[in-house]
Amino acid sequence: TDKLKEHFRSKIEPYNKKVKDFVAQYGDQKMGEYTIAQVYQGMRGITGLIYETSKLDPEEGIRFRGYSIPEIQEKLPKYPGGKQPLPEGLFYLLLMDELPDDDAVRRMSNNWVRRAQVPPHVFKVIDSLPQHAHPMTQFIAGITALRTESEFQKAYRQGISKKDYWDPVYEDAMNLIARLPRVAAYIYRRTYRNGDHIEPDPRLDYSANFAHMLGFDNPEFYELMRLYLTIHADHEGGNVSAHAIRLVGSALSDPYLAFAAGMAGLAGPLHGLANQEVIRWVLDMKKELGGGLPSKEEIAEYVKKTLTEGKVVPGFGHAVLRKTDPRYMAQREFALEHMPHDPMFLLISRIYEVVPEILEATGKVKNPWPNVDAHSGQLLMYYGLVEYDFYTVLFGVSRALGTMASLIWDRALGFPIERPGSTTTDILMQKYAK
Ligand code: NMX
Ligand code: MLT
Repeated sequence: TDKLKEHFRSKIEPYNKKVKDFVAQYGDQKMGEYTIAQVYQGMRGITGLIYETSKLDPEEGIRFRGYSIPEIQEKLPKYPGGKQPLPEGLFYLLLMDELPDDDAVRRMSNNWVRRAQVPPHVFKVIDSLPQHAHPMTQFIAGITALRTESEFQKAYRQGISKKDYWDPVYEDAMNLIARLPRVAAYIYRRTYRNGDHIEPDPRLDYSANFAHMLGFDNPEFYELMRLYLTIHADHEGGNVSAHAIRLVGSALSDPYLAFAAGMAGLAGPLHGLANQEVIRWVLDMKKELGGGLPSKEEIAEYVKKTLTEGKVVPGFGHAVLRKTDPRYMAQREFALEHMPHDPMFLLISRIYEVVPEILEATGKVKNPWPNVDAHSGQLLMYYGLVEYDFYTVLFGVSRALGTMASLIWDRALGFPIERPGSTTTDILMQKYAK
């Protein structure tokens, strides 16, 4: 038996009761009002979702089940001798709403190892794409191909009762999380290492095994991967990837389809693809300025040129955050500890000193501070993972942890199909522009 699943099962009934009682008693309370402008502005600031695993505060940043990034770095179990939290522990926290001990984390690690086998046809589907296909194209194709293994799809055909949906969704979510690193590493090795693939090592933890399959067996890189996979995991429910996964999952499309939809969103340059765009932009800047560490004035010039050309400065700004992203700070601290003199780190730090003031001066950018993507590429480049088109795949593997924990809860709580209303400008004008 899956002890983790039994533990999760024990949480469902009390939580359902809590939600039902709350809605019965307070369901008619107003949560707020919204304006016509907000509807035109991507529903910014309208709270329209229940998403239990994490909550984003504009000033403080993300809290995973109430814990901030520094708190989870302190409280989650670590690899012996390591300093960074193990993402297995973060997933346990998100799913169970309780901090795991070392034993629980080991159980999660072993559970995923048992589920990690990727069927050969998935590799064939990936191999059928041209080698130059963007890694996110390959990733989405691979995830969709994995869907042949869906327990939910099978159970639905066999007529499963609504109240049991969560069970095969749990199976699919756990299998998907367990298999993603192999799929991602396969894409990396086929695209950038002549298809010289590396077998998984089941003795390693989730992050170290992923790093190993990518071909990076440096204990410091293992630690980076533990940090990376933990901090990218979840960012409340309204970001494009999490929201797409929730939305598609609400039609009872299985977790593979829902996750593939989310990854299609993550592949957009305003969302997860920004991590590759940052490095591309920085390398272009270096090329244009003739190598070496550009001065603050040179950087400022380059930033202004980017804006004049009608482009965004990648890695800066956020739809919700109004301060420097604590995920940026966690990565900066990692760099300060492990590579304070790395030229690329010095450049990223200098960009951080220059950009906010310029964005602020535009008078329209609501958050001039850096987000998670402004830093992640530098750390990867330092250890030799320089193929930046691959970076969003790493983000995607991590994002499975939060969104799959959340999707299991969606079905455990019996959430309905998501279907907000829409209207037209003419209808609004008839009503308001009298
Ligand atoms: N560079 C240039 N212009 C910007 C930037 C930026 N970094 N951020 C916002 N703006 C502009 C924005 O394009 C908009 O212009 P306009 O009125 O001409 O359409 C104006 O400032 C107001 O936008 P905001 O309300 O500040 O931002 P919004 O909530 O619409 O968008 C982002 C948020 C994150 C999409 C936006 O800040 C951006 O495009 N940043 C660069 C891309 C990026 O780093 N994305 C990664 C986000 C994190 N992630 O991993 O998903
Ligand atoms: C995320 O991690 O999803 C990004 O910061 C984007 C967001 O929260 O909107």
